Amino acid sequence: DGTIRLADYRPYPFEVTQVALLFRLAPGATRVRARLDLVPRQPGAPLRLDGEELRLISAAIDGEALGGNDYLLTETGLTIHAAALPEAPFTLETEVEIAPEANTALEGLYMSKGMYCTQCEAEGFRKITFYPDRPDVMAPFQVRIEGDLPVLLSNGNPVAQGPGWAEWHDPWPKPAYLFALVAGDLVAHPGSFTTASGREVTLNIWVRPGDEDRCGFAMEALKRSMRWDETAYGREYDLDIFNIVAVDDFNMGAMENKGLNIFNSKWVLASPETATDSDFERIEAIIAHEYFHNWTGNRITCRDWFQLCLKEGLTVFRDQSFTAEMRLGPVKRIEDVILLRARQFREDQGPLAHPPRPDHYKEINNFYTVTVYEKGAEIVGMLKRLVGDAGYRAALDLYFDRHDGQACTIEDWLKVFEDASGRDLAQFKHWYVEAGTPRLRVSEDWAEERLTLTFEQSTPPSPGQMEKAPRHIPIAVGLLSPNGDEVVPTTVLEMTEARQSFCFEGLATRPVASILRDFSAPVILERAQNGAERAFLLAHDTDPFNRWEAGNALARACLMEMAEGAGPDGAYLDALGPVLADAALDPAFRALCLRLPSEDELAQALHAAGKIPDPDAIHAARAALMRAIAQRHEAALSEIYAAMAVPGPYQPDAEPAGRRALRLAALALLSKLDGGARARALFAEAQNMTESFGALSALIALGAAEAETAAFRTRWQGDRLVMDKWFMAQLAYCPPGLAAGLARDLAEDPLFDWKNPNRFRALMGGLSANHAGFHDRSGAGYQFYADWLIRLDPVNPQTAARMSTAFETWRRFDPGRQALVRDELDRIAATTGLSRDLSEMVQRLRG
Ligand code: HT7
Ligand code: ZN
Repeated sequence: DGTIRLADYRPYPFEVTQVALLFRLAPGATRVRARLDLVPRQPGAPLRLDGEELRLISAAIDGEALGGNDYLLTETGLTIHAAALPEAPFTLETEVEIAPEANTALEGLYMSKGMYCTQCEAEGFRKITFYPDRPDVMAPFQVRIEGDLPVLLSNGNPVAQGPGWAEWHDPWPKPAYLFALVAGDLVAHPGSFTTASGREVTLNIWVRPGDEDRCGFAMEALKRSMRWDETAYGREYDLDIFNIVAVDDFNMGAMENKGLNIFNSKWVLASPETATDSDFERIEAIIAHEYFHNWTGNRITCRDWFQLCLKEGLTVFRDQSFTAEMRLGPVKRIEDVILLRARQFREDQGPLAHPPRPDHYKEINNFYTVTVYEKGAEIVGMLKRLVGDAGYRAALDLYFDRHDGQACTIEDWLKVFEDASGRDLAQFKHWYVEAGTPRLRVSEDWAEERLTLTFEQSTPPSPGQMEKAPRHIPIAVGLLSPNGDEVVPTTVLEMTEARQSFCFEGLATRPVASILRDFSAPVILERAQNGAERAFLLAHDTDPFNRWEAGNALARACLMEMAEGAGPDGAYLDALGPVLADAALDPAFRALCLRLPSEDELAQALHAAGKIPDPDAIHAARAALMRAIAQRHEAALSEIYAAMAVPGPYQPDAEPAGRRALRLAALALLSKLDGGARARALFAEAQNMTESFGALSALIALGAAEAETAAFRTRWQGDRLVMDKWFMAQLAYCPPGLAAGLARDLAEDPLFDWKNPNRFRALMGGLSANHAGFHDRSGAGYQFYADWLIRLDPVNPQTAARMSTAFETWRRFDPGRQALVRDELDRIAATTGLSRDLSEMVQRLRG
């Protein structure tokens, strides 16, 4: 049935020692000649090469053209029979024709606004030429590009160039998924970097003419990343040149092709007028992420795609650590956990749950998930916590020494930690191979100056995995005395049993335990804790994560009760007071304390508590709590709004960004009282996108943004990235009853260029982010969304499949909503010619 299984992995029977490619570019008929030097490793094996949508022009071995009986050509590849192959090393030459201009799937060689570019991960290279398109086949590449365009780029170092041609050589053996080619009318934002050992590296960010003044931030972020990888991991850059190219049509965020990173222009281009603080932070993180892949992904890659989290989890962990050092560490940690719980816990609890290292798939593009990336990063963080900072560095040094130039597995990775630390990680491996978020229940016992913490763990069943063994869980704990002093500093308890107790002796008075500090493991902590204890931790915990978590737990509990008809919890409203008044607390941290759990998270929490979430009631509860906070703290919030104004020219740094975040959080609350007066004034005077967009979003949420929405469009209609924000915000923040109708209207807007993935994601992502709007009981949101997935699928299956995850929570809801979603999933599944991507997703979603 097309399922690919980890258990079926076999090494490739040939070694590819050299690849030479020649591209003759033409939009409708590009010719690609490939010369592969091959060494047979298994006598008698046929040569099987992947290839899709290629028109074969010729094929020859050692200069002799192949006859029709020598090979088999199918829709998925070319197999040269063993009888036609020499036993000694040989050269295969092929020529194919492809049509980049007809490639709307944005995989392989395609065109974006007149520019040629490639996307080969995971399996796009097979749409360029016949090749063993699998990550464990690594080879040095030389590339010649011929085309009447001013800029012709590929991987590695430039060799030579002239008018209409260029040659590149990449000396580092790489898998085909890291191949890249870019050709177009581009301009460079140049830079340079001197490595720790004194080598000069040329840096360029290539963009379309007119965008060159928006590259400065990305360039500085790149230099910071290069320096950080040297100091934190001892890793230097290894080519003479590092190129980044920004393209408008791109299926994901960016791609780490060797020496030639290709970026969605959204994650490169930034100016104060067009990008928000969070855009700037994200750009820095993505630039770093792709750069860090040079070692974790490129120099050491994955043996097969089941091992994807080997490079992605580790590289996310590295980019998170980088951002934590560049900005405010605790704030970054809280933001990462918010994302993990909102998206990965949601995935783990639904029909798409899978282990960080899956063992089967139909379409690998469907496995670039939050579980592989974000949970993969949490697992690396747990390993680091278990072996300590020095142990982690020793393990990583060993990893780079032992595996440089290799295609590796999770087993190789864990072995490095075992060898460097002397620890047995057999039980720890469950984190990689099992799906599901463990529940960790804790109870306390106090007697004779001893506090006993008893933990019980269990992991619910997930698709294909009913029984789960106990995990090895690092639980960071600290104890606070009743006056807030820390009596036991952070200690890591290692839980390995289903039920396990830990004692703290010699305590004069009963302490308050701060458990799972810094969110030391990706689990759901179940703890019977009253409001007073949470308020105490919100006021006193010395661990910033758990301090925030205490307030978050109070807010969540309050909202869950409100969604079932209760009024706002006075204790929660009181507890916020000291946080708002504490000027010693970082503004960014205070902003996070004012951020209420999202409607989707509340639905998740209610479902986990055995209830059926009502999206309308959740929305109403959240709006009512915002109003109650504003009423109770109006004076403090007004003071914050005035005090947090940032004078002078805009800087994207963490400190002013934190002040703006707190100010905008106060604005969103105050808008519930002032009818939007402050937001309207801010919108009129804002000099940067952070404030302009923050004010606009607050007005949209009030349903009172008609004039501002129109003004925003008039001003920014020529700017594609800003217009994406315009589409997204109107749908994500509007009153839910308006969302589906507005989505239909916006899809009629002439600026809704639905074949552009950013624009499609802006509109559809905006709608699905409006929880009560998307889940409107009429089913209008579901129907509109499904219509568009069906329409996009033949054009861009990857993006259609990815966007289908909006339906992953359908089993949480009432029978009426469930029936509506099921009908839409059935309708999608019944569509003729559905892609492998979307049909796998719909099949899994239906469960
Ligand atoms: N390794 C890359 C993942 C990727 C991708 C990027 C763009 C288009 C399609 C893609 N498929 C997979 C990006 C990263 O994780 O860094
Ligand atoms: Zn990555």
